[in-house]
Amino acid sequence: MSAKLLNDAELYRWIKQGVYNFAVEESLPTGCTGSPAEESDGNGTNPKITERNEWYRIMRLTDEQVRAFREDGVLVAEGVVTEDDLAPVIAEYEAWIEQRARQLQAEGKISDLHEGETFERRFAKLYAQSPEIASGMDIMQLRGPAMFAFLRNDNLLDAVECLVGPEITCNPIQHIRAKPPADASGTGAGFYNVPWHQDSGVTWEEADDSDIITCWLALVDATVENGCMEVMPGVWKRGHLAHQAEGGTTIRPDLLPDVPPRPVPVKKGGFVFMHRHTPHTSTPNFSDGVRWSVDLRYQKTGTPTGRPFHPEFVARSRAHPESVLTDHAEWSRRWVEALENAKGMKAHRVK
Ligand SMILES: O=C(O)CCC(=O)C(=O)O
Repeated sequence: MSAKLLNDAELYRWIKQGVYNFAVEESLPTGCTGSPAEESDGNGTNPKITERNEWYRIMRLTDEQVRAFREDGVLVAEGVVTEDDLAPVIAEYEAWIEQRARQLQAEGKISDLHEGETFERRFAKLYAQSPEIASGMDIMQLRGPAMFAFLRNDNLLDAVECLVGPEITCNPIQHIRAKPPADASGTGAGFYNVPWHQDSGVTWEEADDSDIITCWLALVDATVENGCMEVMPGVWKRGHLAHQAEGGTTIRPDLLPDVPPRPVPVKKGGFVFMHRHTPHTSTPNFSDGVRWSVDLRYQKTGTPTGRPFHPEFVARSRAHPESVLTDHAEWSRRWVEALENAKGMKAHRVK
C-alpha cells in the first residue's frame, strides 16, 4: 500500500489506529516532515500541533535522512531537540557541579570555584584543579529527574521512531561526557578520547541481532577542535569486527578498515545517529572549553540490550502505552539495585 494514495486525514486515522507500517515511511512526501521546534510559540509549546497534524511529528527525520542513515550507518541531524528541551538537563548538571565543587573546596582540593563561568568553561577550570570533579556524574550515578525525563523527550523519540519503529526501549548504555581540554586531561585513549570501536563491541553477544541505534547528542557545539566524533561511513555493512581489550576496547588493529575517517561536527541540540557496526572514535579536546555530550542508545522493545545486568526501560509504545516507565524513583531504584548486584561484571565482550 502506498501512503501517497491516502490523504492526510486518512493517514492520521491510520496511524492513530496503530496500523501504521514503518516501511511506508519511504513513500511519504518529504514536505510532511516538519519541525515542531521551529514552530514553537517560544513557551515550549507548539500551537500548531493539533490532532490533524500530530502525525507529522512521528516523521521527525526526512525520507532522505533515513535513507542516508540506512546507506552510511551514520546520520548527522541538526536541531533535533531545542534549547527548552536541554535547559532542565543542563540546569541539573550545573547544580550538581556547584555542589561537588563546594565539597572539593571543603576538602582543600579546589581553591577557586569559578562561579561566574559558563557551563562550557566552568567544568574545565574546576577539572584543571581537581579531576575528581568528574567522578559520580554519569547518568546512572547521578540519576537526575531531568535526565530521566529527557530520555523520553518527544523530539528525540520522534527521530528515534523513524529509525527503530514505534516500540522503543531505552538501552542502559547511556553516558554523559564532559571532555575537558587536553592540557588538563591528556591525549591518551580513554573515556574522553575513545579509540576506534563499534558499539557492538561494548555489548554482550546476546545483542548481536538487536538493531541498537546510538544517539549522540551535542550539549554544546561539537567541533573538530574540541574533539567531536569521527566515523567510518558505510563500514557497518561489514558487520561486527573483532575487538581487543588492549588499548581500551578497540577494533583489532589488523581489522581496522582502511576507510578515510569523517569528522562529524554538530551543533548543540543536534545528534549523530549511528548503526551499532559503525566504527567511531573521538579525538582530544584542543579548545579551552568542555565538549559536553550525551550518548544514548535505543532499540526495538523486546530485543536483547547486550547489558542484561543493567536496567533498560520502555520509553515509548504505541501498542502498549501503559508499559512506558515514567516513574523516576523506580528508574533510579532499578539502577541502584543493578549497580549493587552487577559489581565486577564484565560489561564489554572482549576479554
Ligand atoms: O563521546 C565520545 O567521545 C565517545 C562516544 C562513544 O564512543 C559512543 O557514543 O559510543
